[in-house]
Amino acid sequence: MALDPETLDQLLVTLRKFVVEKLVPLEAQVAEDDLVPPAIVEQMKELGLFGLSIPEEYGGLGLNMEEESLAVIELSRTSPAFRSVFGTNVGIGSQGIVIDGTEAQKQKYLPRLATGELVSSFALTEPGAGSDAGSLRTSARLEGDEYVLNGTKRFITNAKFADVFTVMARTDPDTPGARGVSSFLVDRKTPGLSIGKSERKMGQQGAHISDVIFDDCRVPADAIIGGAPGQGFKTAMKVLDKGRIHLGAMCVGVSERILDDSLKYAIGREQFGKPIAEFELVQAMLADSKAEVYAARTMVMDAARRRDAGEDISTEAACCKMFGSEMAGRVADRAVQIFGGAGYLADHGIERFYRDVRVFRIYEGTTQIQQLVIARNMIRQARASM
Ligand code: COS
Repeated sequence: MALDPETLDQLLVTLRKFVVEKLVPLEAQVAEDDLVPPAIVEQMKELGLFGLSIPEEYGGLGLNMEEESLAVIELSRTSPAFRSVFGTNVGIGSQGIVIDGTEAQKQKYLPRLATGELVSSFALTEPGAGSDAGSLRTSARLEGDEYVLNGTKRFITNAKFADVFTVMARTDPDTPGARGVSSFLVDRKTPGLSIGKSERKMGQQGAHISDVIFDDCRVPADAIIGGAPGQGFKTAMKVLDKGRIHLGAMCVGVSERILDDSLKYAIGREQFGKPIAEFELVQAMLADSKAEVYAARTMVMDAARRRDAGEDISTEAACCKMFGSEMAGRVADRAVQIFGGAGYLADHGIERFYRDVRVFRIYEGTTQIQQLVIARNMIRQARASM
């Protein structure tokens, strides 16, 4: 449901204030400690951040995609590790239930995901299946009225904190591709489920990824999202379509922040007797970043509005993820150049952002997967109209 303009403005102002006053001052500490302080997580819960995209009837704020994108842009004007705390509840962790879940599944999980009482996580990737998501090997064998899960999931964001996992597993061993896959809701405490160590990463300290291991992990048959087996790959694709707009918005927010910092630095830093902002070669970098951030923001808002209008946005969402993440990489790279030596110093904000944004081009579908999705959709549509 769309908020009235005044309420939306108030929400965005509140979020910006929270980011500027509470999160930005903690960026270095979070990177150093590899942890978002629990007191901040509590404040995020109070602000309703875990339930941004969960419908109001289940206790969330019920933002539509346009509103969610605007909120995510605000919340991303700081270290991406902060967004990661609630990002899986807002995005890929909860949306399988929202989009395809049964009423009983919605009632069971959504209210507690909305408050942040439960953290959710999305477990699709495996050691042998990432881009080729349909080739996953985690198995779910039906035994009586239970499924027995076996396999390993890899690079799973928030697994360390998660209470419930959306797990894609193969229920039909005789159907090798996407059609043999089902999505399950698996509670963390289920015997046979264990979490690997937190991986050391290039950036985004404070956000955590780990393996999730299933060893004869038994779940009731009604843990399948939507109730019917064989639909899990499609659920995952629908979740990722929405997630790609969300990530596009995140790329816009963090890039706007990096560009703001670059501009302030260029105005304050003097060389040859004047601010470096007055040199045209520096201006070119600022202007290129400005135009690209603007293009990404416009693209995200357009895709979000189209989704809200009920259009199929698979192509547009992939464009948002591809262009936004590549754009963020270029903006961060120019920022290091504008900051010069200071930009290269370890633990300096700009150097950290440069490392943080690198994964945007990889997770939730690499740039190359987005290219593939876009081109395949183009060809399919063209053929259909021939
Ligand atoms: N929405 C709904 N259904 C979709 C869909 C979408 N966006 N995309 C595909 N499907 C459906 C197809 O219509 C097809 O259905 P039918 O079997 O009824 O025809 C089914 O899903 C299989 O689709 P497809 O044949 O296109 O699957 P592929 O195995 O060729 O895989 C890609 C397609 C590569 C696009 C997919 O595997 C993918 O997106 N991979 C990247 C996954 C990813 O982002 N991984 C990162 C980690 S997860 S955080």
